[in-house]
Amino acid sequence: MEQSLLWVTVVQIFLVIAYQGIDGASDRVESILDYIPTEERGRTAYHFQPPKNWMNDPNGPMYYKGIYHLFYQYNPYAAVWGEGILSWGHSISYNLVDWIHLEDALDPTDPYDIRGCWSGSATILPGGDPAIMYTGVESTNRQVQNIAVPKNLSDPFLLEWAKLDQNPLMTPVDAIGSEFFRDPTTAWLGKDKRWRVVIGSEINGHGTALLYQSEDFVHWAKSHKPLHFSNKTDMWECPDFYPVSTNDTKGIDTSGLGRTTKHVLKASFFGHDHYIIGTYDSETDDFFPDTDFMDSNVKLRYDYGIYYASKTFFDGAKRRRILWGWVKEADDQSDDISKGWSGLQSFPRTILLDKSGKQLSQWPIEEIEGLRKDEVNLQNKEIEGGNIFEVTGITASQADIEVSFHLPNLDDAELTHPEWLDPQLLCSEKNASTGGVIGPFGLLILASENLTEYTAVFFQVFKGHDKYAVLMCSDQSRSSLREEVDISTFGAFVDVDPAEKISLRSLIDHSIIESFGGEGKTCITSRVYPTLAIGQESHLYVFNYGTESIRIANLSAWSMRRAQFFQSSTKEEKPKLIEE
Ligand code: DQQ
Repeated sequence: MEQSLLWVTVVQIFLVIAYQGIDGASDRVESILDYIPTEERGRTAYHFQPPKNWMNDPNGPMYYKGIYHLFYQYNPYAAVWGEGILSWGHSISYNLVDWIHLEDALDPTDPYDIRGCWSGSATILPGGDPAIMYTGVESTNRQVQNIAVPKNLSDPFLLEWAKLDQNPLMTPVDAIGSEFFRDPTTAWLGKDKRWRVVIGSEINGHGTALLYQSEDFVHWAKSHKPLHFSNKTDMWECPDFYPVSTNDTKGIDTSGLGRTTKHVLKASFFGHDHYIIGTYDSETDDFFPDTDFMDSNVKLRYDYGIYYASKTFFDGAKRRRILWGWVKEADDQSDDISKGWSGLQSFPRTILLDKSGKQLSQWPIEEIEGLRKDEVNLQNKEIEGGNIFEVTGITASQADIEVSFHLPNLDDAELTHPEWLDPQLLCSEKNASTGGVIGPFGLLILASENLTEYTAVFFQVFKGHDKYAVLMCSDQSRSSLREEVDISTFGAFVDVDPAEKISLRSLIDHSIIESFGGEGKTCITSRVYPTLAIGQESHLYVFNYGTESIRIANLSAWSMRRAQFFQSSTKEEKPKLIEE
């Protein structure tokens, strides 16, 4: 199909979807565009993924003229990261659930990005025009920062992007290593009308958030001091810096300041997305964390499972801040090559400062509820120690479940030990099959009928000096009969009072389980590859392997519809740009 005709078709389809709803549109488009199959083993039904090939970090999410845009690190040629000569994949949506995959927005075509268009962010400039700032990798592997802008601002799909003639706009200077200078944040505007942006770096082995300033968004100067650094971490990848409200459940624009805001600094290091909360002085550009990275027993992370290189954006339409994160595969690279794809994005989550002010809380965006069907409910059900029961009436391999537990007999909880500092280790030792007193209790997910395979997401409660400790675990040790998959156990403490209810929500989608403990205070995402517990053969159970009874206060579960994904690209036909 000729390119222009193809885009006319995409535009028509998108308008039909936007104005008539997906159900009305789907019949009409299937004959024109390839419907992307979701039946392949492990392929998900409502998590974002491109039709094929490798995807890693989410890039430049934004809302523009009524449409959500998601860009992502993408290898158009293979299901592996390879040498990192990546493009920016590009998809659009009007509801953050159903997506149209477009042509890549950026390809590695210029000297300043010839070895890869790496991660970056979008900024909406005054007047509403978007700009992308991204890292380019030069032929020498030096990392530099570049800007691209839409070729046609009246096109809400932002199909084509033009790289600025002035690129590269920032190059590594002073003590910055040429391979430690990447991943610009969304920029924010100070009261002095100067733009600020943070770049991830490592200086003398210390993770650093370099600060740059600009009056015109094109000419950038490095500030004399970084926004923040830590001598307890290595390189900071994909930093994020944004305000959160201390007294409101709305999100705040990245340039938003005020007395009722705190700031969050997120950095990706040691394989995880860590964050700290603090106060930002916009006049001096000082950031004062309440507790610094790695400084307390509670090392705050967005997610204690598989989750990396995340990015937030402010959704002006619904005044909320939304978080996307890359959830990589836990299988072998050879499996990815044979299945032809690798990598998911987490389901988008709203992110807020928790009422305690000490941590964030996350929750799947409300649009997910449009996918729910076959609702199952139950209340006030006791589960005696050593028992399990099945949640029936839903498609257990493609589901959303919310359950809250009441623990009537806390007095006999096991005592905590001072050396129990590492919750992940504790979860491995006290796993789902090791009985306790108050727990383990929770869900057996993607379970085969005879429980040969299952993933256990559960809590255990212990008694400390002055308060209880609630441990949340995701145990993958029995998740698959396949041998070559990573079955590490994940765990974290949840800052809730078990004398009140303890809640758990899990989004289940074939090979991903995203779990939210304590109403989103602690999140754990896992990737699992069941061989028996697939499709209709998959089951969902509630279990209690502690000796004390527990009570389900409330349980609601739903089957989930598939999200709609449409493909309009000619990616396969694109010539390879660099010979490997
Ligand atoms: N992924 C990108 C980099 C970033 C890393 C390259 C984090 O820009 O630092 O694909 O996963």
